[in-house]
Amino acid sequence: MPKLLLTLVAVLLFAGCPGGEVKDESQSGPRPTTVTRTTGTADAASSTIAVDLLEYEIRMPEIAKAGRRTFSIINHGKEAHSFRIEGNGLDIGLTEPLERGDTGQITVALTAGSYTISCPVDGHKGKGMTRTLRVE
Ligand SMILES: [Cu+2]
Repeated sequence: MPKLLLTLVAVLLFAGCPGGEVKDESQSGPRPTTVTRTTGTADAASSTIAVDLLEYEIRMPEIAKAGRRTFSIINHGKEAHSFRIEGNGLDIGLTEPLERGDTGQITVALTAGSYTISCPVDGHKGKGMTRTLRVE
């Protein structure tokens, strides 16, 4: 699992990197190179979604914009909690639960639609640690 996650992050980072792809994009159209760079930077600036885990609740926005997004996850609870996102062909989570006070990050490419967020620690989903994220 860690290897899969790292590979996914690496692919996404490469895809979102404005440095290496600039020449190819400028050859496909008349747009100046500077326009391409500006677009990439603006996208990266709004890419983080904050997630708070506690007993037994997941606090985060209900709606997110499509694109490459990093979930920045904090365990504000007393027990160990984790994070999983499923939907639109995506199914990925933290490789290990977060202990109290720990933080974790997952970077994914979100497309428009509905995703289910949950805590995969035993029994927590049934106690309320599940919710829907709408991506538009
Ligand atoms: Cu939990």
